[in-house]
Amino acid sequence: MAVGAPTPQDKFTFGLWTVGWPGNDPFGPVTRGPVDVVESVERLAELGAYGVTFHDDDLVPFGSDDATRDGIIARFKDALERTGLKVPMATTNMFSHPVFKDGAFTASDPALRRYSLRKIMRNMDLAAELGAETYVMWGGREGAETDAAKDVQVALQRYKEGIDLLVQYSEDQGYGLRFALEPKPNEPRGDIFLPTIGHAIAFISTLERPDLVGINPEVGHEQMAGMNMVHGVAQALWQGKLFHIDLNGQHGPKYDQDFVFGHGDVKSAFFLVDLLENGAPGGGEAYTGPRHFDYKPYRTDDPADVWESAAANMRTYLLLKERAAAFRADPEVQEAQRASGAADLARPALADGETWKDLLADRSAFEEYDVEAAARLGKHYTRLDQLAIEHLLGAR
Ligand SMILES: [Mn+2]
Repeated sequence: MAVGAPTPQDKFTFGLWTVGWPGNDPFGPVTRGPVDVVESVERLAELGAYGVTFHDDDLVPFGSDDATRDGIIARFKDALERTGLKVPMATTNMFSHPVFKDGAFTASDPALRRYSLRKIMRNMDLAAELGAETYVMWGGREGAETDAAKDVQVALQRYKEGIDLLVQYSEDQGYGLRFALEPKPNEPRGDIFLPTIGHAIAFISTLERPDLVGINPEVGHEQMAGMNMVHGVAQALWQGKLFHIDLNGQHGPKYDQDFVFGHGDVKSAFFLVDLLENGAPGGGEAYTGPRHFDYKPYRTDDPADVWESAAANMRTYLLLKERAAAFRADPEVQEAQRASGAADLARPALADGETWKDLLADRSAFEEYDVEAAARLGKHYTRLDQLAIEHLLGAR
């Protein structure tokens, strides 16, 4: 399988918090030292990435004074300029400091909600200055462990108010940001509000500017909820809501594993890449935004392994992209799709100009429809599935 090295045209991006994760988990402290922001930018550029993304506190430690903040931002900007790396997305850390232990947008204390909004607005200023187009909101602490703690309907109203205000701020300041909500079912909270792609898309319809708000689905988060990531992303695309995407690996419903992309459910990763690259109706790239990796290098990795794991995300994506193209181009796959009748899904039930009256008058549609014959027809999906597996395994 000939797959070239990644280039910026592939639009691969990484969170600073991914390669910078020092390995601390709920059961033990860090296993690696901190990674300097400038080193992350330089290494990712060398590996062929397009850009980096950040939470405010990844770049500037929480509580830094203005002079420290200005100095760090200047070093970061200099590294971006030297390497040509872009910052297409930024986000806010509303979960690490203990003050956010009961949420930010949905914290009961209005003063904390006001503080939270200001923290986000400050990082939106920086995001706009760095040329970001998308602002992600992951409300990791927006939730509860007990249903006695929060009136969920009231909490969602507060959530809506916060996002409406921030969208208004972006518009008034001329930032032109698009916002992307990131669903997750649980962890760190027992239950998090907006737990799945479907919940988030439904919530967006209640906002003042639903056109400026979409989603940032993460592979692992949907799979933690037992959801099919490919179906969720397809629905988001269909509703014009796939504003950004977090790629990583996960083995089913358990803790948030954040493995390298494809190092979890590789078959789902294959169909996800196929969808993103070839999945527009009629064929062609369905998603044109950054391919953003939100993963954690294994805690067992040493500092050099970290860069190998960053490269592994991109190489796995490119391998799956090559495999998906081979799958699509295989005449036997096309024949199997025809045999299954898959293409007929593109045809509406009613012909052009037909109404329910024509349907009602059509005896072949109901009275004379041979239910038993239709029920006997095989769909041959196993053959199609096996062809996908053979392409995925490089057997074809
Ligand atoms: Mn995750």
